[in-house]
Amino acid sequence: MATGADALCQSLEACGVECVFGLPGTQSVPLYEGLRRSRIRSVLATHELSASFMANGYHRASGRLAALFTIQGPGFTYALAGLAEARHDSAALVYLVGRGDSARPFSFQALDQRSMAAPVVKGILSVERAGEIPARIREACDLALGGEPGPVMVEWSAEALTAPAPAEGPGTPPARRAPPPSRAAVEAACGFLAAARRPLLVVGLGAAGAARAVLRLAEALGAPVVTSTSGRGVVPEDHPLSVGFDSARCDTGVLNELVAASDAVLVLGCKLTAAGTADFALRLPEASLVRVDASPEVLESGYPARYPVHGAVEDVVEDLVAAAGRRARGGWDRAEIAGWRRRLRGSGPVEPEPRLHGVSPPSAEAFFGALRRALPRDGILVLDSGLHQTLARRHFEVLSPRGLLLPSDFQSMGFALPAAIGARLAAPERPAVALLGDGGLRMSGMEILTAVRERLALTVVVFNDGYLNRIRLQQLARYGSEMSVDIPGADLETFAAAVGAEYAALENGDAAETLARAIGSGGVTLVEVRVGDSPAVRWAGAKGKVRAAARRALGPTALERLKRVLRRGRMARR
Ligand SMILES: Cc1ncc(C[n+]2csc(CCOP(=O)(O)OP(=O)(O)O)c2C)c(N)n1
Repeated sequence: MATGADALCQSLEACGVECVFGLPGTQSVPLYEGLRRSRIRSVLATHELSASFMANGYHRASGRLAALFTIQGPGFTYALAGLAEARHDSAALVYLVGRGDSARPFSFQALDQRSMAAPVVKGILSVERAGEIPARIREACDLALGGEPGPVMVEWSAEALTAPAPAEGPGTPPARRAPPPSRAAVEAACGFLAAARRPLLVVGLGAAGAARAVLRLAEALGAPVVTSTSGRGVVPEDHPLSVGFDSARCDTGVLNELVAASDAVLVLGCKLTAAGTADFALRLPEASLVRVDASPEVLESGYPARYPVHGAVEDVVEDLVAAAGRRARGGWDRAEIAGWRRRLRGSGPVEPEPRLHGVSPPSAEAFFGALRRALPRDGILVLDSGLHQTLARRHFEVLSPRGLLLPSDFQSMGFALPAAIGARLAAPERPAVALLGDGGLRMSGMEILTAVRERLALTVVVFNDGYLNRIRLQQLARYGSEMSVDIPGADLETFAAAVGAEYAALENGDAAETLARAIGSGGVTLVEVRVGDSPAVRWAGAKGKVRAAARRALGPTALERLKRVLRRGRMARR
């Protein structure tokens, strides 16, 4: 006789879930028995935070839904930060967790999980009886994928899992991301676009499912394309219409000039978060703004549009292409767009970059050029939080949709490696590279064991600098000295051997060749890149010391006033 646990797994299957990430526990023994009897692949993670990052990477690499299974109490609290990351990154996942008895004082592993999870999930459902399971799971999956994707929690009771349950009928495809858009709203947006002479496209991850059509739209409009960080690659960055904006490498002031030179700005599937708008420094005038988004909350937040269209980009884009075809000729010419691209690229923050060994010249630019040559166009680069992320966003060209995954709006360290495992499982045809610092490796490095056990082809590049370097450079720039950022002494070759991975060092020889060998090896390879201080980093530290001494001598307010005067002088000269 089928049990509630069987029904739960069948319901997940019916909703298209092929992969569950998590860890079992006493309470979930029946659930894992249901999982064993299903067709779903169960990936055992080292801990629940990693499991949640795996589900995140799985969704963002494919747009498909993964499930996360943990026990109540400690499994839940371990997963919590990953749920917050998924919420900020708009990663759909359905989270199945046991329910403790929190009403009774001193109950085992009991917490008010609903109150704790409420701020970081899209919705919370509960399953009390086996008969409710198919409807609740369907509801959870539709909610996770609909509108702005995100995590949805389902608390199950132990009784619901062990009770007899009817078998689930055949699956139905997941619900649409959004209802069909209003024709009047689409026609108004199209009319405005058809009359525009110099339209600009701003593209987010919400447009990834319609990437080819978005590219046709850009070409039909002859319009420059800007992306959010997670939308990078929706239009390949080597395409002449891509101006390749990322706040890590371009000045938002220059982007605002490009916006001011446009007479229509079309924002497709883009939340316009702090991370994508350089902390909301991006200015998008309402009068010339068209927004298409599957989420009404996104349309109402932050940047109001004169022409809002509530709908999935894939349901609207063909109408926009047709409207682009009705436009009179004129507008941007390619040389002008190339000029904007050059200007934007040259406008980035002048921050000191470290020295990278094993590439010639020993620079981040040379390293990411080599990585680009080694990784096929559709390869996926998954980043952690840290200096390596900034360097990658500055120097790596993204050539395919979902080609760059990072913990964009929550910035959890420890993300890259498990998220890359999720990405590999979701998109096995696309090679993947996880790039992390030695600090990030300390947080989630044991997941290499998971990648090896699951027989994944995965390249793990570690920037080994002996520091929490991003924070150290901030300390040096401000105070000229460091505190609690020193993490020396990891022998990565020995570590790789201990966890069953191949090892390669980027020392001498052709860096692109070493990286390509690792990427093509079919197994897990840890590639060590030694990172040291460049003269620019040392100079920044020396300036920081002077700044700290001046602050001590003059007091912080006098120094701030002086900085303001200098900044005003610089602006006046521009
Ligand atoms: C969970 C978490 N803790 C702390 C931070 C703050 N933080 C951001 S970057 C960073 C340093 C990362 O060091 P490492 O992984 O070695 O990368 P690197 O900066 O050296 O490239 C820290 C501590 C964070 N983002 N996430």
